[in-house]
Order: sequence, then structure tokens, then C-alpha cells
Amino acid sequence: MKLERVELRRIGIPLATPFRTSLGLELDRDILILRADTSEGPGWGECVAMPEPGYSEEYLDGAAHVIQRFLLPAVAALDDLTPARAAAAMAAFPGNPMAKATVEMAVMDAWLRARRSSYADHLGAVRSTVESGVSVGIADTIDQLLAEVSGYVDQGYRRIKLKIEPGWDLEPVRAIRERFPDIALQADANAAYTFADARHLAALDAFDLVMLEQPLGTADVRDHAALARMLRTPICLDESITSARSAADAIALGACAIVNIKAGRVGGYLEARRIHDVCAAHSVPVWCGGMLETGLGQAANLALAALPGFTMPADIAPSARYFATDVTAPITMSEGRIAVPDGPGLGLDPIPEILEGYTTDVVTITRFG
Ligand code: NPQ
Ligand code: MG
Repeated sequence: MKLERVELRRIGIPLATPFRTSLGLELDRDILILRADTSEGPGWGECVAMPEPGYSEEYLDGAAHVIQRFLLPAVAALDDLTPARAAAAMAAFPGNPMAKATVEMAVMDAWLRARRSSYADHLGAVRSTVESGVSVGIADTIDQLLAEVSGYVDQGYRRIKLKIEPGWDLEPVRAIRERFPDIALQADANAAYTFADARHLAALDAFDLVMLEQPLGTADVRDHAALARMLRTPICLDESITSARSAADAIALGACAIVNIKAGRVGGYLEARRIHDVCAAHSVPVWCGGMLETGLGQAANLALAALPGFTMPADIAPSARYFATDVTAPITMSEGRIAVPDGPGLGLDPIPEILEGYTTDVVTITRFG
């Protein structure tokens, strides 16, 4: 297989519900979709970088630039292109995991479509459906949060995750726990606290949370280990886990009992699978995180979340949770579960007219480097 042509398409899609986190308020999604045309047919990738650095250093314009200037020339130089060879070629450049994951995702899609094999089969999926969890943004008032969460509980989500930050933590968690004594409930701080907040965070132990996700800074792995010793609530790491190696280090330090896996954060689905393998070897449960992806990104996430070590509900939601109209046929939920696509590659196709309607910019590349 050989890379012949790439289309970098920026799309803007209004969010069905505004999403506020400690990182800021998002009203719409600005997403980069990469179409890779190869000698064996097309494949699609989705970039999960946000418009501004915040979740991590990466941001959308920077990711698009590094893809065009460095990653695509390295991948286009390969005559026998496979997903693993693409990843190896891109590994020559440090960092930029979300940019790398975008290219790898598209190459893997093209390669699998040509082989009539699904993402799920290629990655090693053992389930045909995945448990869906919902990530709930910071609300203006406790009453508004209660109303929003009630709706999600009625819709059948298998777990509720509350975004927290200093000033919006114990009270919302207490209110939701009092109203819903039996739901699986967890909190995600997106690195909004420091170790100086350890005693305050320990008050969350009263609410029987399944986990507390990334309370401290991305680089504060040792502080997470110290915090874990002070809390009964299990610590899950998201931002801090950037590779299989860093997952092994965090586990060895005692910094986390659970790992959130996002392919974009770790450079692609192949590295995501290696993190799954490392965690499984240490009996550390993992679950699939989300970045408010379109149906394309969610299709790949569903395949990943169907691996055996993914034993907790994913941040994978029906399309309607995010967008009035998704770029693929809508992803739907039934009794809190979402089907893993089983068609070739991602198993879902972008609908050309919908993609076109959302498009804000397109760059076509036919000569690389
Ligand atoms: C997380 N995602 O687990 C992320 C972070 C996050 C579903 O909670 C726009 C697009 C805003 C993606 C804010 C979820 C976002 C975003 C936060 C992702 O940490
Ligand atoms: Mg998170």
C-alpha cells in the first residue's frame, strides 16, 4: 500500500449541549478530518486536538501543521505502508501524539478496508457491544445539574461522570449521590488541583465514587501516588498516561489503580492497545476515554473499548449526546450499550453531503515533502 493523496478537512459542528470543564467552555466542535487516499483505497482519521492548548500542549492548527509538514512526508515515503510502519516512521518525531494518531487512524482504516477486516477484529475485540457512560459538564447551578443528570439516568447510561474543579466539587457530587444513591458515579478534574488540595479531595471519599480521574497535574505522577495513599476513592489517570511506558511507571509508583485510555493522547490505536496490555498484565482495569468525537472517532473507540481489559463503561455516547447531526449514520444506545461496528475498517462512513455542509476549510495534498 502507498499513500497517494491526503485531504485535510476542518469541520465545525454545533454541540447539542454546551460542555464546560476546568479547561473552558465549548459551544461547538472544531475538528480536523483526514482522508487518506492510498493505492488500495481511502481511509479516514479524526484529530482530537482542541482549538487551544489546554487538555495538553497540542492544538488543532499545530496538529494540522505537523501532519502536513512532517508526518505525511514520512508516511508517504513508505512503499509497503501498514499501520505499524506508519507509526514507526512517525516515531522519529517526538511528541505530537494527537497528530500522529490522526494519521495512523486513517492509514489503519484504509489498510483494513482493503483487507475486508474490521478495527475490532484487528485490535482484538472480544465483545460486540460496549457499556456507555456519560461525561457531564460543569453546570451553572446544582438544580440544573440534577435535571441534566436525571435525563441521562433515564436514558440508561451505565455510569455518570461529573466534571469537577475547585469551587464545583463536593456540593455537586453530594447532590447527585443523594438523589441517585445507587448509580455508578465518578468525577474528573482535568488536572485542576494540586497536592495542597489533598485533604479537600479526601472528602470525596464519602460519596462512594468509582474513581477520581486526573485530580492533579499531568506531570504530577508522584503526587498522585501520595494522594492515592490518602484516599479510599481509586485514582484514575488520564492526561498523565502518554504511552505504555508511562502507564507501567505510574502503576509501579502506585499513582493509579485505573487507567483511562484515549488513542489520541497516546499517539494512536496501536499504542492504546499496548497500554491495555500493560495494564492487563498488572490487573489494572482500563476504560476508553472520549474527546467528543464524531461517529468516525467513536467507531474506532468502540473497537478499542471491546478489548478484554476494558471492564468499565466508556466515555462513548450516542451521537445525539453531542451533535444534532453526526457526520456518519448516528451511533445509538440501547439499554446503556452501544454496538461495536463490524464492517471493514471503521465500519462507518462519513456522509459526503453532511461533511461538506460542516466544512470550514479543505487542503488537498498530492505532493508530499
Ligand atoms: C476527559 N473528555 O476525559 C475529556 C476532556 C475534554 C468526554 O470528558 C471539547 C472537546 C471540550 C473535547 C473538554 C470528556 C473538551 C473535550 C474536556 C474533552 O478528560
Ligand atoms: Mg479525563
